[in-house]
Amino acid sequence: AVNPCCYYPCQNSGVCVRFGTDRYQCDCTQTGYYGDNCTVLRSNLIPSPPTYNTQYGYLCWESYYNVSYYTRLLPPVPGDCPLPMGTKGKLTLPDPKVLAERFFKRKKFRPDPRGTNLMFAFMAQHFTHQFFKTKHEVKAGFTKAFGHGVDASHIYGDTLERQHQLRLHIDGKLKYQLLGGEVYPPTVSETSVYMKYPEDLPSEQKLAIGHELFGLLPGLSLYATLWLREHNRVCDILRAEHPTWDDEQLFQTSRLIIIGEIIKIIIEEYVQHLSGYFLNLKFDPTLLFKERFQYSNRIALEFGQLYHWHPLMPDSFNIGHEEVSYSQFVYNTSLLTHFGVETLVDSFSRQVAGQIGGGKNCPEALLKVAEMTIRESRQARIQPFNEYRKKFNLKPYTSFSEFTDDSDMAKGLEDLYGDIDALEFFPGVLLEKSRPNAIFGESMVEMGAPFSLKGLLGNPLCSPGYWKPSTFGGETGFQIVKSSTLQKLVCQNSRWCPYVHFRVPS
Ligand code: MNH
Repeated sequence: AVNPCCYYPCQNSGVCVRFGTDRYQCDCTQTGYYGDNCTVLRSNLIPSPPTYNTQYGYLCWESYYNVSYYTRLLPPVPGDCPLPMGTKGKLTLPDPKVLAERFFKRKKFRPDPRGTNLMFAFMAQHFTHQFFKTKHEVKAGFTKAFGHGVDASHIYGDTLERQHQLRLHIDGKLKYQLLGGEVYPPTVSETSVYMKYPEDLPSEQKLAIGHELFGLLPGLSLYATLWLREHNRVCDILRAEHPTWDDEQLFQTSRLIIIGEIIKIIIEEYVQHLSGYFLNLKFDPTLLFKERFQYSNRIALEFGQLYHWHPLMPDSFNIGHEEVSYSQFVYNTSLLTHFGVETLVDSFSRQVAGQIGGGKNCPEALLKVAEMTIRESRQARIQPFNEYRKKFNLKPYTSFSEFTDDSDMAKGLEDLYGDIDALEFFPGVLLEKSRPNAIFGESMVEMGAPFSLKGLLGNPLCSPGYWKPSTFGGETGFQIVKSSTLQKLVCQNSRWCPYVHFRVPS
């Protein structure tokens, strides 16, 4: 018989393996595709248009149309089930505090085996907070980020009013201040936007940023500063080519370029880093033009849950040659303005982040967040982890010892949950054993990637009607998007070029 692999059945870099004489299997691992011949795009696992939400476990107009809800992949556990997770497990779920203490809390810092650094960690947080913005004032399942994707609302504000407060209204630029000749975000008093800061912080240290919480961490204010400088740099370039354009057109076109740059950097460097460099990811929207694909996105509650990557955070921060504790780090915008962009980038790029998966690696300072995430998931009645395994074409786990190699954890979880089919979604994705030498486990990859790809490539910028030079003010702007890199983002907006990467130097 002819070796079936001679017909090259496996598409998109899938690997063909011959079985017996006339059978084959395609290994689609890490290709972004799945199915017999690796032809089905990963993001096809995400329903589009969106379906359920926390209020509606059935299709209805309200659920489709009301964008103040997160959508969800699986409907809530029905309210009238005999047990909290359906029909399996115990009468009461484990105390979130106990789960956090026993299985999430870091004992000893465990670095990511792939050398992921803090530059990556803060990019993760900065990037995702434009679309994860849970409205905590109301019950679970609502968002304040109505853009549902990469809209750069964390740079420009999530309302039109906030955007105008942050804009200079000259040449399309954003407001800024000069400190020692360097551009930084303006102060709160120069913009009158709301920012969350401690009352007693001196007013000149209250920086005004698109996202109202980004004064919390110097890593977030750093990225805010970089994107602010990049926006204004792009405005100058556009103005030189279009001297007739008004402030509005320069602003709007620069914003599209910034969104395009974000998507480019996230796919080719950030997702590329996460993928472990097995394949070469390319941001080329034209490759999708021939596929059946919806250019729209709705952020799912489950995506927000699985992105709680707090184990990335170290025990303390090395900046310059100083060790900075959490209490010295939070709300300390003077670290950024004192050390400057270059030193912060250099320091964050050289400090290794924690391994996300496998449990027992969440810094004590952030344990409360893990606890709150579990509480939120129960309010939202998220279905069991194994149901999501099935939804994503993964084999459900049959025991806790298959789920984790940590026998203390396997036994502890068994005692508390009683049944692997009652294990909750969030502990599932975070505590699952990591893949060998990887940052997290199979489920995080197989569930996170489709959400992520859908959010990135479902952006209107990637659609045939938008993906063309004129959208970006001409070939110059189009080229800025197509050639943007993390290194350029930093080095075209700083005095000297530091070590800048998503991985510590080898
Ligand atoms: Mn983090 C939510 C603190 C780093 C991803 N984070 C929260 C919340 C707090 C918080 C507080 C709100 C919890 C709640 O009310 O439910 N987070 C921190 C602190 C640090 C931090 C103090 C660093 C120090 N967080 C990170 C990093 C990531 C991350 C790094 C990486 C992706 N955090 C999240 C996500 C949420 C969140 C995702 C959920 C956001 C939302 O739904 O609004």
